[in-house]
Amino acid sequence: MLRYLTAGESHGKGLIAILEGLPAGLRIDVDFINAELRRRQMGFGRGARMKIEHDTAEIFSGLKAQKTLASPIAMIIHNKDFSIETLHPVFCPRPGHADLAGYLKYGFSDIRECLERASARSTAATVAIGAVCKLLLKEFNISINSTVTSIGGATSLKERIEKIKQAMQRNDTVGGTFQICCHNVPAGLGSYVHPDRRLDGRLAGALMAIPGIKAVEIGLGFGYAKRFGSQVHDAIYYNKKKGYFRLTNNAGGIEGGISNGEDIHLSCCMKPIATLMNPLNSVNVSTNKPAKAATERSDVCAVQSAGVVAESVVAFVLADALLEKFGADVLSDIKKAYQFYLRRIR
Ligand code: EPS
Repeated sequence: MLRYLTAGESHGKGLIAILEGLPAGLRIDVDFINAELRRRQMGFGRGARMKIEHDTAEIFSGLKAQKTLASPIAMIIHNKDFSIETLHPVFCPRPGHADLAGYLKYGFSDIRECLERASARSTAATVAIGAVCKLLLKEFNISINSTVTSIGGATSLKERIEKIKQAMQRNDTVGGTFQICCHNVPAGLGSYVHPDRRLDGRLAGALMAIPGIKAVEIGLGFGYAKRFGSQVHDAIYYNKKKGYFRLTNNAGGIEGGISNGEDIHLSCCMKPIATLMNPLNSVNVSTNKPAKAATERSDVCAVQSAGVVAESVVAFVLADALLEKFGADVLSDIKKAYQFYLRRIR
């Protein structure tokens, strides 16, 4: 079983990520992890914090001569903006953020005590984990990419940029949608035998748990509800070169909770960032009197970054499912089991 934990507050000392369950013998390229961290910080509409931080991962444990030892990999990303003890308290919860629900749940007297961990800053640690998982998947020629498909309803690149500019001019924020595509995933990851083993449920759960994500679709998604069965199910073909294959992929590469050998297609909707510089009505929790919501330095649009975070959680789920199927101790053994299986299913 592959598992991970992250720790760290937005303006604390930094973020920590621990990944446990990787096989021995995987070469870890720290430059690749740092390039992924850089990708998460990019995109038109990111806020001033992205100019302060230059996220890089320090690998603290789990490697010798750059190769995994099968022991937990611990990574540290230091925050340049380490200011948690001196930042002002927050009393007016932002609608759409964890502020009010977190304040009520944990009995804090200052909303900052929940917003620090609720901040999407924690996704830097998630991306470090995902980058290591991508390095494992690369050994099996599996790759994952994300593409922004719309911003505030606009789809062309020009209009998407225009939407973000409009949001900036209005002192507003804007969300959007993105797609994830996973190439070369073998048939057979996940299982129909129990709900918690279904690959679709595991992927959708991981994606929904990314801050700001409000909807996830697999393949045709909601489109399935509008057509007849004969119009949506992907007919099956076989030839010696390819093995089993389809000419359409409405299933998004997953049938019965199992990957079917086609590319896995996922799409997500991200809501607009909740911190508004023209704040909505709220209530001051120290007086219960009406007040405008708190304002904080934030982003105008982070959909492109959310795509990078989504690639990371998808990489984790696929790496976990791959190790579950082919063994998890030694990379070379896993590769042999994988090749044997590919020959069998041909
Ligand atoms: C983020 C860091 C945060 C925000 C953003 C994401 O830094 P700061 O609060 O210091 O500006 O820019 O967080 C949110 C949008 C949020 O709602 O929590 C990051 O590293 O991605």
